Amino acid sequence: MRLAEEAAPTEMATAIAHPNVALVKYWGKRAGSDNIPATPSLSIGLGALATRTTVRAAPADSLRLNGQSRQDAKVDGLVRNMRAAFGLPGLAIATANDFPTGAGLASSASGCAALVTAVDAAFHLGLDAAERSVWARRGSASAARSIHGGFATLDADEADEGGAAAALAGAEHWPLEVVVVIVSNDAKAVSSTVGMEHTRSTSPFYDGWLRSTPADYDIACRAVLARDFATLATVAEHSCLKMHGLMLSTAPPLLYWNEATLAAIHTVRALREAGVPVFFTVDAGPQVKAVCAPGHGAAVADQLASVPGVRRIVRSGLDAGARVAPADE
Ligand code: 2P0
Repeated sequence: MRLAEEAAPTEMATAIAHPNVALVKYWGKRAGSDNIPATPSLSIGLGALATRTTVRAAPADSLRLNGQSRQDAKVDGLVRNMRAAFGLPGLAIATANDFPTGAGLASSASGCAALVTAVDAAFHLGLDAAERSVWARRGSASAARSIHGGFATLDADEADEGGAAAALAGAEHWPLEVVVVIVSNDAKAVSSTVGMEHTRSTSPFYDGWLRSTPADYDIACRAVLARDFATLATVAEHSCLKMHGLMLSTAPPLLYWNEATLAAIHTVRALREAGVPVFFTVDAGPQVKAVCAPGHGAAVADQLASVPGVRRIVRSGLDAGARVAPADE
């Protein structure tokens, strides 16, 4: 009897996923859609930052984040929808981020990608990467991209095929280095979901954003495939500053930067002027990510470490996508 109990399959799994940083940004959802972005986006995954999530069958749902009990609307919604589709039991979810949560480092992307990957493995759902990407997108649109490693795209025009992200190229295609410049550990005051809705409903520039982003996306995808750093740098900084311009034009305005954000941006611009292949990008938070051509991460990190207000520097390569991990990894 005891032996039989020990041999019973355990409905439990652990998965790891990484946050991603968009080089062509997503900001705004398609009206009335199932969390499908209004514009296409392109991202790289950050291998040095990780979310690790363990899921097990339990009498009731519970969520622990970094050891603390927690409520999270995105997780609740994702669990509710997956339960309706797959008849899941109660879920005990334990998740941990090795980087600040909710502070513009895409913790919702890595979190939803890890959760879907762990649920798939724990309950033997047999989902392929595209199906996991669709489920992750329903939790948080940027999470669709964190299913894939390296360079990932989420193209709104392909939503009719289910709205999954796609792998544009693996990390080995072009091993860019990223210097993550952490200038605040605070959670942001306005979530991306709320900020996007304010932007759509109040910014006079929103139509221009919708009209102009597909061209940025096409240029950036071609630049990645051709490993054309200069073109990628130009279009990625343009997409980033255009998104922040859009945020500034929203009522009330969304201003995610602090003084150190701006100082780090100026440092990156000065480095590129001096011939260093590096460009900056900033998401819905104050942190700056400096994207470097292979071999240039160390020098760029050295320069950025001395910028006033910088709290921590993390160097990263590109990631390997969301995956199941041994429980003790
Ligand atoms: C991106 N961001 O493309 C953009 C750039 C932030 C700035 O996707 O409402 O957490 O869950 O779909 O995915 C952040 O938004 O928002 C984001 P929801 P999400 O990475």
